[in-house]
Order: sequence, then C-alpha cells, then structure tokens
Amino acid sequence: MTSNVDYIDKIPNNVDLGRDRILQRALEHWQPAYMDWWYDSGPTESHNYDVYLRTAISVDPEGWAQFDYVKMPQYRWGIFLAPPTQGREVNFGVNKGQAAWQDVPGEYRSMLRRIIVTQGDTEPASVEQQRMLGMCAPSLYDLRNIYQVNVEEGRHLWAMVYLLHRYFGRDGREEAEALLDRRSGDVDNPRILGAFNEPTPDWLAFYMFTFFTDRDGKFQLSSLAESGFDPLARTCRFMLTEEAHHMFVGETGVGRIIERTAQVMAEHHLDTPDQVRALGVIDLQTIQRYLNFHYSVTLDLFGGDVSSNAASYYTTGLKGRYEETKIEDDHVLTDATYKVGTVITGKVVDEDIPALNALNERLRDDYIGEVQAGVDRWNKVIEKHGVPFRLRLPHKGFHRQIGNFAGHHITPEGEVLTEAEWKKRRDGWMPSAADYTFVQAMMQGRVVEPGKFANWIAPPRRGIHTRPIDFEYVRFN
Ligand code: BYC
Repeated sequence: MTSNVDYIDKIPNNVDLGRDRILQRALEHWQPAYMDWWYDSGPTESHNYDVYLRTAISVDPEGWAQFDYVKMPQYRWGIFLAPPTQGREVNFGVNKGQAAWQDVPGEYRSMLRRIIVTQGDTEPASVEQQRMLGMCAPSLYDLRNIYQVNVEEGRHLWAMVYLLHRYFGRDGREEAEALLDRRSGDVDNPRILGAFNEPTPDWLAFYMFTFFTDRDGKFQLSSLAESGFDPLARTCRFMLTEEAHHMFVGETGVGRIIERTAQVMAEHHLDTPDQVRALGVIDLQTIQRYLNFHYSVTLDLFGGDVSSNAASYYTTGLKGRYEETKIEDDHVLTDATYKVGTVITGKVVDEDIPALNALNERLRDDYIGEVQAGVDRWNKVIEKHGVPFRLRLPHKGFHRQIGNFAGHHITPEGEVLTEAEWKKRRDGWMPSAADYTFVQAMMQGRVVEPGKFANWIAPPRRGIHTRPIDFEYVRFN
C-alpha cells in the first residue's frame, strides 16, 4: 500500500488493484454500469462543462488534493484507503484486543455486508436527489461546489463497492449492481433509508441537506472508522477527509442565505415574512421550517433509540461509538446504562436502558451537540444585524418516523398532541407547498456571470483553493 495513488490504472487506486486480476476485472465490469448511472442520474446537462474540481492524488493528510478543470464524466473515481495503522486492534466489544481483521470474519459476514450496503446506498441517492439543482444555481462558485459534492459522493459509492467486490464474492457483486438499480424516491425500488428518498427541490434544501444529512454521514463514517474490520475503517477514514468540505458547503450556504436576509431586514427595517419575501429574500421563519424538516428526517437516520442491531454491531466489533478510542470506559458496555426519551401517557420522559441497546441514541446525541453549535453560529449572523429572531432546533421527538417517538405527534417544544391537532398546526412548523413554491419561484434560472450572486444569498468570504470569488469556476462550453 502506498500513500500515492496509481493513476495509470483504468481505476485509480492505492490498493494494488493490478495484482488481483479477478477483482480488477470485476470492478472494470462494474465501471461502465456506474457511468451509465452517472449519465442517467448524475447532475443534469453537465457532461460537457469544465468544472474546477479537486481530485484526490494521495491519501496523505496534507496535500492529497489537486485542483483543475475537469469534465465530470472524466473525473477519476477511484479506490483510496487511508494508510494502515501498525498493530491496530479491535478496540471494543467481545473481540477487543484481537488484531484488527484484514478479512471478514465468517460469522459476521451478513451483518457487515448490510452495514456496507446501507452506507453505500446513501451516496448515489444524494446525487440523484440533487441532480436538477445545477439548473438554478445562485453563482458559479455554488455550482462548482455542488458538483464537487456530487463527484465525491460518487467516489464514496466506489469506496463501498470496492469492499463489496473485494470481500464478499458473488453476493457482494450482486449488491454492487443493486446499488446502481435503486433510485431515490422510486416507488418500486427506493433507496434504503428514509431521508434519501425525500426530494431536494431547491438550494435552501440542498444547503440544509449538506449541513444536517451530510453530518449524519460524518458521524456514521466516524463510527465505521472505528471498525475492527480494518479495510472498512481505513476507507471511512479517507472518506471523512472529503466529507468535511460537504458540511462546509452546507453551513456556509445556509449562513449566507441568513446573512442576506438579515442584511435586507436591517437595511429596510422589516419584520414580517411578507415584507421580507417582497424584497426577494427568504424570510427567517421559512428557514426555520426547512431546518425543522431536515433536522427531524436526519435524526431518523440514526435508527431506533433502542436497537438490538446497534448492540450487535458494537459487541461484535464492527461499528464503534463516535471517537471510541478517546472514550475512557471499558469499551464493552455490559453494565452501563444510557438515557433515551420515550412517550408515556402523553408525556415525553427519559428512561434508563442498557447502554449497548442505546448506541444509536448516543450517536444521535453526539450529532445533536455538533449541530447545535452550527445553529449558534447562524444565530450570531442574525444577531450581528440586530434582528431579534433566533433559529432553534426542535425537540428530538418532533416529526419522527423511526424509534420511540414514531407514531406520536410532538411539537417543536416537545408537547405531545393528538394527530388532528398536530396536523392543523403542521404548516407553521414545516415547509408547506406554498413555501416550496415561493422558494422555487425565487430560484428560477441560474446565475452564470463570474462573481455575481443571486439576490437571496450573500457572497462567500473567499473563493475555493485561493482562487478569487469571481473566478470562472465552471465553463459551460
Ligand atoms: N429509514 O435497529 P434499528 C451518509 C430500519 S449518511 C428507513 O433501529 P439500526 C450521507 C433498519 O434498517 C450515513 N429504515 O436500526 C449523507 C431496520 O430494518 P430491518 C449513512 C430505517 O440497524 C449525505 C429497522 O428499521 N450510513 O453517509 O440499528 C450524503 C430497525 O432499525 C431507518 C449509515 O447509515 C431509516 N431512517 O440502525 C451522502 C451507516 N432507520 O432490520 C451520504 C450504516 C432504521 O427491520 N447503517 N431503519 O429490516 C447503520 O449503521 C444502520 O443501518 C442505521 C440503522 C444506523 C442506519
């Protein structure tokens, strides 16, 4: 294994692919099917554009990226694993202390395959969800960023497909094909997890998605980076370095929309949503409703609050906690407990349950802490402009479809309502059809002049990779 990537091979890689002819042929066979998927479901009308993209050329923490104009279908999707850690062990669960596995332990095979398939399925799903957004991009800078996110999600699919092909034989190959067959939102053959079947119909939704949902990616990948199955751990470690930019796009994207709105509100002394909308920017109340939606569907992605699957993943050593090796406890958790929320006689209450069964909830709580810090930063932007509005994360039980809160009708404040009452008030909490119509109407057509930005979003502080903000990040040819 080298840290530099072999670009001579048809499939760039740092896993010595050329030495395993059977695997190489299997992946070369999958590659055209992947390209068919990209042409069919990747960013629309973009195939001939020159996009200023970064491509991984090494897996060293510093300097792994090269920036240049690339036509997206020619992006070098490849297989990159972070360097191995000498003497790495399984660090948690009943197998703690064994040497980390370089092959799949037979008894864990189907569990591991399921985790890898679920992870892999989200990557192409997000590209499908975002495929139309290039047509209404607010600037060349933003257009380049969505394309960067899209090609890297494509690469993350490659990362999981490599594991399936390399370690799971025939069923791995079949799963890899199925990853290209499912489609986000398809009634007959949908993506596996809920949030990945929701539409991403506009740029506010896109930025919310990259802030909230890509961050689920960060936390899930971090847990998988702790895996006792070393190839999974190493591939996730490298995926995480790419993921950081996606969350940056989300946080700054929402932040710039908020900034523009707050600027307009302060300048014109506005306070009602209608006045704000009349000036062609998005009112903070609508932003709050989008936040409520994306936060709640992303909380569902962590799975049930009480989960025997999560307990098995942990006990076997396949999926750890966030920053497992930095936590000071026994890493076995047989005696520990953890608090999870549940609804009892119309009230949300906390219950102590065995920590092993609460691992999804614990990861969700880690995630919530980080999300809250981001929302606090957005609020600072509003505060800076002297606008007396603050964004808030809704209660954990709000609008949940998975886990203890599913089937209950909980307000953003955490009050349990009847279904009828909740439905009556729903449009105050989540984007309504009218909200989507308003936001989409504002995002008609795309801004293509270098350095220009749509009225509803502030420019970024700086450009990409030291380029100026008015750099021609995309050439349409
Ligand atoms: N939607 O025991 P439970 C990313 C199912 S994002 C639909 O509570 P478990 C990215 C579950 O499958 C990160 N179904 O769940 C972001 C199970 O089904 P069965 C993706 C759901 O297994 C942006 C049943 O309910 N990575 O990378 O502990 C752009 C009982 O479930 C959902 C991963 O997710 C749902 N939301 O936990 C691009 C990591 N939740 O057995 C990329 C791998 C649960 O009854 N996945 N179910 O048929 C996992 O670790 C686990 O599968 C989950 C679920 C944490 C997702």
